[in-house]
Amino acid sequence: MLKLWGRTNSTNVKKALWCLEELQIPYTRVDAGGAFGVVDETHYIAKNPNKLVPCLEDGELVLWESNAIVRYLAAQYGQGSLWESHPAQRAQADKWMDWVTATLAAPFRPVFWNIVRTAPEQRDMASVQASLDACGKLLAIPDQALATQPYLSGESLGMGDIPLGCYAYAWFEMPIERPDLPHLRRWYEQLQRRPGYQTAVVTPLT
Ligand SMILES: N[C@@H](CCC(=O)N[C@@H](CS)C(=O)NCC(=O)O)C(=O)O
Repeated sequence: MLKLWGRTNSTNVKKALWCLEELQIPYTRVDAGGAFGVVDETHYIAKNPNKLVPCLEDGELVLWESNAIVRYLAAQYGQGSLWESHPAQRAQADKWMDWVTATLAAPFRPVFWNIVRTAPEQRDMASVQASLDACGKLLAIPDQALATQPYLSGESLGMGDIPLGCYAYAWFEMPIERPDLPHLRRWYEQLQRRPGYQTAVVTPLT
């Protein structure tokens, strides 16, 4: 059976978990990272020398990097659903996956860490405001894309929706001021109606 290493409150772990739930693949999950430790243990470092989560095991395959895990699960188990076989269409999904990691993740981090993981009196609110402004401008890009198509991956949910879907939960549920992004919100509300999203992503922000 597939084994996923990683704590459920990690956005990167949520990506893999949501795929597993969406594809209804039997799996076991082992708490690792953060307060659970494990990532510093020799056996784990042998699997993932970055000492980070998530890490997936599927038979002989040991795989780290959350987007690579999403792509693998979609290709191996999600043909006709999360995986798009047409290269041009799949490239659109790839684009959003890479955009989240390369562009959105860095400005998103100070917001999340200050608002969710830092006591109110210790928060760097100047950094939060600057990051919120940056994130608002960036999220206008998928908002615009979602004005003309139901999902980032196209006509139906695909792997391209997975990373931003995990960030969207924190974005819409943190007690922050958000710019009005109606298409992004409509998409987020659609994700909320998916049982797999509820199980894997809609968990307490900690
Ligand atoms: N690029 C990596 C980043 C992985 C990462 O930064 N994971 C964080 C959790 S989101 C982590 O393992 N932090 C240390 C820990 O939890 O102990 C990926 O996408 O998988």
